[in-house]
Amino acid sequence: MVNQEMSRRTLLKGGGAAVAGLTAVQVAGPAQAFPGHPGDEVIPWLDQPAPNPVPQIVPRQLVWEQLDSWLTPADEFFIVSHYGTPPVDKASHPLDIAGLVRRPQSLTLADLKARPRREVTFTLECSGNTGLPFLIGAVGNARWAGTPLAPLLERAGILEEGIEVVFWGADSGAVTIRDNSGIIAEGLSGDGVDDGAGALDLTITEQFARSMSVEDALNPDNLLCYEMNGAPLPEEHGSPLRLIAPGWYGVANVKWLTRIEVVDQRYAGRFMARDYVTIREEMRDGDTVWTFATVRHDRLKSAPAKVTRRHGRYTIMGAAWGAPIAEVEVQIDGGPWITATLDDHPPRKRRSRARSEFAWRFWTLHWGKPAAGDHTITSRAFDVDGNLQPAPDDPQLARKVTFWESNGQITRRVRIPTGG
Ligand SMILES: Nc1nc2c(c(=O)[nH]1)N[C@H]1C(S)=C(S)[C@@H](COP(=O)(O)O)O[C@H]1N2
Ligand SMILES: [Mo]
Repeated sequence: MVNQEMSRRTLLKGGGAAVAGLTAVQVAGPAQAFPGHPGDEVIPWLDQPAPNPVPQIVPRQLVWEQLDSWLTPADEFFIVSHYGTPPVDKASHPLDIAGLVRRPQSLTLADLKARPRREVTFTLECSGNTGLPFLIGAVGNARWAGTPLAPLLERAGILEEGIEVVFWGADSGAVTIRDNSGIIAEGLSGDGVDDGAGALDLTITEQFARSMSVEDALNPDNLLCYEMNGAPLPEEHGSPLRLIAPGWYGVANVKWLTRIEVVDQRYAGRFMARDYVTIREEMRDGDTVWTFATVRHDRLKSAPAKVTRRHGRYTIMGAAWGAPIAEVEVQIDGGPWITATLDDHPPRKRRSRARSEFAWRFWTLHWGKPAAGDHTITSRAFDVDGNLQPAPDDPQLARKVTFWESNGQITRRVRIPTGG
């Protein structure tokens, strides 16, 4: 089986366009190889995530070994809520569109539901996923429904001076802006400042908010979303209203959305300018400089999901997302890269390209009868433009000191028992 897969790989060699063209051949492979058959036995990974130190912020994650559905059920979908779930009066919760607009708007949920409805299947991933030892399941795929944002911004009329659109959530929490104890110890008080350290500290109650450029906010893909997988948006996922920005990392998809405000300067709140900022050490003319970049668009990624056994034969299954996927390869025990079969979920006849562009692709590799003992399994994805998911020692990843945007290739370990 492996040899067959490898010759297919050899056929696929020859540039991004050829690779993209041949994906159709690949999906014609074994039908329904993933999510698997009843009676498949899952072999748990040897490497398991570290204990979760922040269960209040991340109360739920995807358990890879349990992945059995292309659409993630809402009650299995990971949750990241930095300030917990706020109390929101669902019935009368209005959305304001304010700031530098000609005609400020105030819309109820009923107003929004009366407007044109659109759906998008979008794989949402927290940009911290796989960057922290406890966070390996902060990704899920759902069918989100709502009304497009752009026509409402156009109706409000963004003024010439408006450069950014800020999306405010109803949740808030205490944020320490400045903790001067270190600075005082280093002698700031000797520079003529004689207040105590406490007088220089600053803690505020900050609302969750994220911003986008006016151009990004007007992207026709953005939805004011009130439904998840055909049911009203659950409370923990932002009910009654959240922003769904397909193609953007989780943090941009503001939950419990109450206010959209057009402003005339860069918004530099916690989740734009302190947290969710990727910091890299770069070289400029022989000098070291630090670069700071706010987390924005998804990055190409894949992960082995689970190893299953059926009648003594083993199968490796996984997912790939972050960009339109052309191909996934798997490496076992550091050996050659083998092309996996991309699964066809949902079946092609029910799928338009627009609906699947932002959704993950499942993949399968038949492993046959591996030797008993420990094995490593690594996956890597190629997108339709020929980009490759980076290796963990890729310079872009190696120079990064923050855990956001960790899209390097993932290796899992599994133990095959003696006697199959
Ligand atoms: N208002 C608000 N929106 C938010 C957050 C939050 O804490 N408050 N967390 C963000 C982050 S960091 C992520 S990864 C996603 C997670 O969405 P989910 O909990 O529905 O999976 O929501 C984003 N939207
Ligand atoms: Mo996140």
